[in-house]
Amino acid sequence: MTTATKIDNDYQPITHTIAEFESAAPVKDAKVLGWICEMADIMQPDQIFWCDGSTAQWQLLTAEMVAQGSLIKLNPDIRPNSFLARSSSDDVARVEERTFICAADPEAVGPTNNWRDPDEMRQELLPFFKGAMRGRTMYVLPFAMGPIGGAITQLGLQLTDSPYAVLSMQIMARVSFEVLRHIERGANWVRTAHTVGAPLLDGAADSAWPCNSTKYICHFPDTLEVLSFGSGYGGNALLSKKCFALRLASVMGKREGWLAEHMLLIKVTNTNTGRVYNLAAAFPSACGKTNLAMLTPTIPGWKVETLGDDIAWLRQGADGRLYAINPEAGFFGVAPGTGESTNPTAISALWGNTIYTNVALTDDGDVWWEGKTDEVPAHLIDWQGQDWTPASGTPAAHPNSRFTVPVTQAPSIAPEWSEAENGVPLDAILFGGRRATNVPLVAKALSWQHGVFMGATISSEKTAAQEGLVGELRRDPFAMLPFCGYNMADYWGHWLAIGEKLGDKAPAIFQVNWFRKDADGKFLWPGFGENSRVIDWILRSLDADSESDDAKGEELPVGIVPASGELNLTGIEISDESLAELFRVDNESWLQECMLTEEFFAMFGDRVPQELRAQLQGLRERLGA
Ligand code: OXD
Ligand code: MN
Repeated sequence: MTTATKIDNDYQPITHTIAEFESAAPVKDAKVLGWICEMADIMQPDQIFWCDGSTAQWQLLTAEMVAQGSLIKLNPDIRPNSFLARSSSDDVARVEERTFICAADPEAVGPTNNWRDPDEMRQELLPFFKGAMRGRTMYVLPFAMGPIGGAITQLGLQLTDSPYAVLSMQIMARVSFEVLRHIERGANWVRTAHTVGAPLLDGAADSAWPCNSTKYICHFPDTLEVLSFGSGYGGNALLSKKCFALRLASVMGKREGWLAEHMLLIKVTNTNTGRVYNLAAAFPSACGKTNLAMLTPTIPGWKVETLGDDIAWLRQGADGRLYAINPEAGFFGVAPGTGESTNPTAISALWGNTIYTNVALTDDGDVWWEGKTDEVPAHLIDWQGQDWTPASGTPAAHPNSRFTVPVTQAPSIAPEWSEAENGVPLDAILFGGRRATNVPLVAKALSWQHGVFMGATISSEKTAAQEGLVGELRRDPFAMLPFCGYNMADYWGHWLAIGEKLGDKAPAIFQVNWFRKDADGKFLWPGFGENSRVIDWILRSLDADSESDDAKGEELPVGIVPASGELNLTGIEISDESLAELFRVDNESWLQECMLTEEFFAMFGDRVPQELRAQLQGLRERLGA
């Protein structure tokens, strides 16, 4: 999408009815035509609209939605070409309990997913999809995940009756008719179909946010299809993201020897030597991924550029190293907590061309959310359209309110995001959780296998009330718990197999934890920009392996941590006690943790790779068991 503001009055989108389909559709591929025809026959839209990803199409749809009352145009002097959408209050997040993996073999889907038989699910869905688009337009979006033509890139089509989803997808993915040309030449593609499940019967007036109280987010890995019903929100409706780029792509990666990961991607340059490093990092949702993706270092010597904030696809390149792309084209970021002081880069990315969802509206036609500025406005319209003042006692923006913005607007975006069409070679992979106890600020894995063990055991304490209790952990292996489209234990096996193929070309693996607390419940580490100190040690420790022995480490039972004096702490106040606590490994609580890991592994029975059991045993032995 470009930022032109002139309306192209001559723009004529390709639209037609099902009857005109054969002659009017701008694609010749029989499978594409057959699938769209079949879906249109079921859902019965009034017309079909082909999305070319153009600025003119953006202008047409935003104008229509503003006129219809489903988008609010923000003050163009403050936030040009930007819009606010307010969802229905029962459609505000991904619905994990209504997310299904529909594959023939339940064992292959595993205990962390909702399994359904694919044929039975299709039967169950049919009455919902029948006539679901009556009175509406069916939009057809051809899109690419990654630079078109790149070695790691994949193609897809989304059908949807939500113009909000169309606009969001136009930001989040590379929507273009060029995709159709590649499909015509034989490229594989993924079928995704979405309906809000709210047919407009007999000319009934539309609501601002149509949706259905019944929701289904169904994945069919055997046929590479997604069918989504009833929700207009985020990952439920923008099917390129979690549905395709993680759940289906993880299965595709298993079959084809690559990895689809819930990881941010950054390029870090040593400004003294010019040496470039690329890092991927997995964190559970709401652990500050966007902040790390847009890190502003507080120590000299490093420049951090953004490649991605949520998803990375990893594949071995011709030189044997592991290459990564961010398959997306936009950020779908959580607004609350994104602030001028905490993430100035994100704030400047949001200057315009942005869709906001469920944030608050200011009196001068701008947006606001908790944490955006230190000063709280005296009056707002909250995310539900109600008057709001600081005395209201409710959040002005929904906690899961979002901004949708092109990645190219981040001042920190690295040119490799689009120019490295086959990806960037990875130097290190980070796994992080949110742990008040036990897990050190940073620890380097002793081997690839140990790193996979670290990834497999990522966890967070459940709630503040339970913090400090080792017993209350929410496991989120590889931060993929809601996103791995197949048996999690097989997924660990796949990671081990990839490591074997990479051999000594494999990136190093680290565990990080910004969230450790002292006995009074206060964070021990300042976080945010200061995390650059951890990145600094990580990268210097990579060089220590080869050229110099610059960043020394000390081996603890749980991994290699910075040796005394090796973590750059110049310019921050951190007491010796806090520092010691940040890296303290208490053998007793770690042995307890090993017990919990064993219980967790038991969930997967004998599908757990032997190597991971060996890693658990090795850890116990190092802890002196
Ligand atoms: C997200 C998530 O929305 O991880 O990115 O939940
Ligand atoms: Mn995510």
